[in-house]
Amino acid sequence: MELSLMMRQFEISGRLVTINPTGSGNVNDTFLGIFRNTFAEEQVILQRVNRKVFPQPEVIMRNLHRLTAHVHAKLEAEAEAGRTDRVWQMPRIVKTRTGEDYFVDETGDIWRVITKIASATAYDEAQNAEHAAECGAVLGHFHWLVSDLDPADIIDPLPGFHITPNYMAQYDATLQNEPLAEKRLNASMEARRMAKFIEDRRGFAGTLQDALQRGELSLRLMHGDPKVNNIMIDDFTGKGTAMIDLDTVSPGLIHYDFGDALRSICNPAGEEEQNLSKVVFDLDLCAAFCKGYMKHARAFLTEADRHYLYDAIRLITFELGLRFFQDYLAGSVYFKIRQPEQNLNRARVQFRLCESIEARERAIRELLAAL
Ligand code: GN1
Ligand code: MG
Repeated sequence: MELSLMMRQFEISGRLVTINPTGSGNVNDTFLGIFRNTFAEEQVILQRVNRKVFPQPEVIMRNLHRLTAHVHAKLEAEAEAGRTDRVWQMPRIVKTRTGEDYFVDETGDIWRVITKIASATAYDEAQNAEHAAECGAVLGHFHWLVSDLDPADIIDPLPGFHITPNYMAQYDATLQNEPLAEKRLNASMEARRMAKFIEDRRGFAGTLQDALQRGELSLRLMHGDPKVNNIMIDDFTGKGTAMIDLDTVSPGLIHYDFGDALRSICNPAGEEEQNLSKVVFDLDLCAAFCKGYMKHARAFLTEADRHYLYDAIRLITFELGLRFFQDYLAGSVYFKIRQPEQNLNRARVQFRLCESIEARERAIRELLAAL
């Protein structure tokens, strides 16, 4: 179905002016639609949900419903009480003309529309220390906003999504069962080196899950994907204004969020860099992010939580590299690609970043201890 026709399935007033691809997501297809009437303009986000990744779209839409209702109410109370120094935004689901949260097209694909966050930008790389600090404040505030939403109200959309040992098992299975995986692995020195990199960290992969099992850490609601371009910055004030891409919100360890935000913010080269010498973990950006995060997180982080913050940064970076590498070996069936070697290069970048984190372990631990 044509995109403009698809837009017409949703309850939006005005005339469609344009519709164009937007964002740089690796999973869903995202478009920005602009509607106008005589006096006003409305901008909305249309998305085709990736059915391979999210086989139960009704689950993510029900979660989104509960989450946005909870957060909208809390934000309004916060604004009324004058307890906030910024205007926070949270997308709203736009219903179909028949009152549903999403539309199923003739091929069975799922489409949904949400409101666009006004006058704000999601950058693919950290711009400077102020930007990093705002990202920290947004994630901390987000964790606070969802801290009193009952985790049982949210159904895990992707069970095991951030359980690193599961990805190790998936990697092993790919090597064993996918006939071309071995060939892809042996096609280059680079890929073989990456396999060795993974082997050397096999024992480390269970660090956070083991701590959870021992009762040192506990499950809370996490965002699941708080990378730099899922945090929106107000174009006028420069302050963080929203957390987007809410499909992976689920009960989990907030450590994965903390680590994921840092691995993306502290690597100003971004996830697609070809020149590995540019990929480094920037300590100044790390310090700035942590300061912003702690403004909110000081209230809910326990001693044990703090103990695992360094491991979280290292682990999530390793995990994402492993996921990209496993997908490359499997024939790039999960992450969208524009070139055949793209997932291999994405893995190289994350592994290089992981090495950079390991090389700075002492400095990072000192920085975290001083918070
Ligand atoms: C995917 O679709 P996108 O770009 O928001 C992935 C995340 C990764 C990220 C890396 C559901 O997110 O886990 O960290 O790519 N999301 C899913 O860029 O797998
Ligand atoms: Mg995402």
